[in-house]
Amino acid sequence: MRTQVVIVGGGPAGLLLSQILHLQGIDTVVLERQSEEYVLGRIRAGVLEQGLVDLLRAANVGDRMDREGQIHEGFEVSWEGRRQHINLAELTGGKTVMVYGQTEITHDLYDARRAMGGTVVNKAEDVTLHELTSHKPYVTYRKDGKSHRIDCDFIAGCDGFHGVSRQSIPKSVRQEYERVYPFGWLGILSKTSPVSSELIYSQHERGFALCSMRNPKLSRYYIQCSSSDSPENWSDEAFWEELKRRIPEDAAQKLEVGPSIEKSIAPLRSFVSEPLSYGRLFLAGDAAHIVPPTGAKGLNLAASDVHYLSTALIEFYKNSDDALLSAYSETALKRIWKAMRFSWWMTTLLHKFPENKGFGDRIQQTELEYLFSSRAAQTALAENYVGLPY
Ligand code: RFL
Ligand code: PHB
Repeated sequence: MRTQVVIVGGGPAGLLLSQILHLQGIDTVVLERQSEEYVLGRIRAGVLEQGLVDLLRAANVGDRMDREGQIHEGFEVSWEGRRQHINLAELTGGKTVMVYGQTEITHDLYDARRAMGGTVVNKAEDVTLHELTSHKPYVTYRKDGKSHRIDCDFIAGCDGFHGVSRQSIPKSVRQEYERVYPFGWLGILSKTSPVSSELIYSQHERGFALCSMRNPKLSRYYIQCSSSDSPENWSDEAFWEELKRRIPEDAAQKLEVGPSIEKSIAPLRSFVSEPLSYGRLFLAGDAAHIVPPTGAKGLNLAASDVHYLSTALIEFYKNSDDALLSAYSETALKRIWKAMRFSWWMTTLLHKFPENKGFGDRIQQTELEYLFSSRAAQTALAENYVGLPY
């Protein structure tokens, strides 16, 4: 079998890339290790920057998002009983974010790929990349006990942090940068009304907490927990009690509680692997980088990578020009590092660091004091939160 671009990984990055390329007449095959049900069962990001919203609309997958997603013009930061509203729209000249779940985006993308007759191979096992530095790379995989080979021009590695693509770049070529944080996020999804119409990020002596949502009847809450904790250690009651302790008092009083329909722990890390390209392989999304979720940047960064990569591939096929492909890694990394910095900063600002006794605590309090009192500091937060330009 032959195609123009093999896309490894059918998460949001891989599916969106496939959809954009298909609309430009470029043939792709998506190879996904898991079943569609499994991919659609994952609960992840919820806050979309304007860049991703525009990309989804341009890829003809924005209709349901525009009907069901909620535009948010601001959010709140809470600290020591004080609350600071960050008015995104006012501070950024009218920019906003959209609250719409990654699960729903992936759903819409699967539907769109099916409607256009795109090829998505689920349950593709042992995906292996070959001849990456030649002009004739190919990919092999197994499905239902049979071996398959796909010849192609390019391979897009969109297979997340644990995927095979990044590992296919020789170690001697890769430079990895990593920071692992000494805590995780315990998150729950519950069929309850969100406690507030906007997100609340809360810094508290007992640890960080976040009140988020998916829609008016579905809430998403997180609390900082120990890296070694496990969801089984937390009954729903214990979660709600701990959340109430960490969020503003009036929010705690009106918090609607109910059974969780999902409960999981995500570790927090910052990670970048450079470069993003090796011969005919191009990495995009979590395959190349991970941010802690505090700044809500993971999915949005995957989207900007897809924007740069799709533009470069379209330029190659339409005008036989590979300049954008050659520049892809450098171009994408510039934006990636800005989101890395912002996610690290917001994580450092809002979490309780076990090692932060004394000096570290005082600096954190002073940073919050500054944020609460300076419009310039709020503007910097708002500008990064809505997303830096592509
Ligand atoms: P994904 O979504 O991980 O998709 C990669 C896909 O590749 C498949 N795969 C393979 N396929 C074939 N062969 C292989 N060898 C393969 N290995 C893996 C996987 O099954 C999967 O379907 O990466 P992508 O597309 O780059 O999208 C990135 C986003 O998913 C990610 O940045 C965000 O979800 C990060 N993230 C969050 N971001 C936020 O902005 N806000 C959040 O609240 C938030 N919560 C999260 C998260 C990531 C999590 N992970 C990765 C554990 C919560 C969790 C639990
Ligand atoms: C979410 O709703 O899952 C969410 C929102 C904002 C974040 C992280 C996660 O910063």
